[in-house]
Amino acid sequence: MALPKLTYFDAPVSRGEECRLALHIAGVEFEDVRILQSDWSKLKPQTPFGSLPTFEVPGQPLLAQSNAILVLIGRRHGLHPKDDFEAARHEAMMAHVEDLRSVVGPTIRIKDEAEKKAARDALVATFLPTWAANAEKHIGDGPFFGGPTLHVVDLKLHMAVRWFTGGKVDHIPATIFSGFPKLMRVHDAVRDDARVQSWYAKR
Ligand SMILES: N[C@@H](CCC(=O)N[C@@H](CS)C(=O)NCC(=O)O)C(=O)O
Repeated sequence: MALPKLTYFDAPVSRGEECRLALHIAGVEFEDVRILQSDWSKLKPQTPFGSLPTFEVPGQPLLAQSNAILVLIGRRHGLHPKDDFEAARHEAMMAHVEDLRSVVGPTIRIKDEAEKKAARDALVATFLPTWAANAEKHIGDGPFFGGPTLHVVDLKLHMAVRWFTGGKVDHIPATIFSGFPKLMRVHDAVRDDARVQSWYAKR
């Protein structure tokens, strides 16, 4: 029988990795398709919105948009709240992560190093702390966003924080979010989850 297929770039990062983690935690066997940058221009027009990740469920049209993919997986496998208002609260935080990516992401494409530094210095001064303070306001007693149980929103928050804690984003300190204990606690709780660790043990 055909397996569901998750397609993303060949890197353990961002929108693709959070969907892979969700599928792994859900116990879904899936085809983990990793494409090379050099093959992307050929594939791009065949995707619903010209972007990755995409998720293909046998018998259904190709799905895109990381939040839609995560919510689908979450709803089907107990990783998204059943209560509709709590679900909407989780989806609002997932949109907040997409807002972060849509602001920081374009700085990756700045070629001029001085211009890139200026853009990122500005993010460090204002946007990133404001983003984190707004996220922090909506996180409860933890360890996860909605309490004691991991949901897809936690994977998304984890990937967003992990982007910076590795210290590999030039001009943005790895400690950028360390003054936000609730956000860091979500990051750490996902990192330490046995199912997440088992995903990385295979790699
Ligand atoms: N809102 C979309 C954004 C998708 C997106 O921009 N994906 C990036 C990779 S993380 C991409 O496909 N970049 C290549 C391109 O836009 O050509 C989502 O959440 O899936």
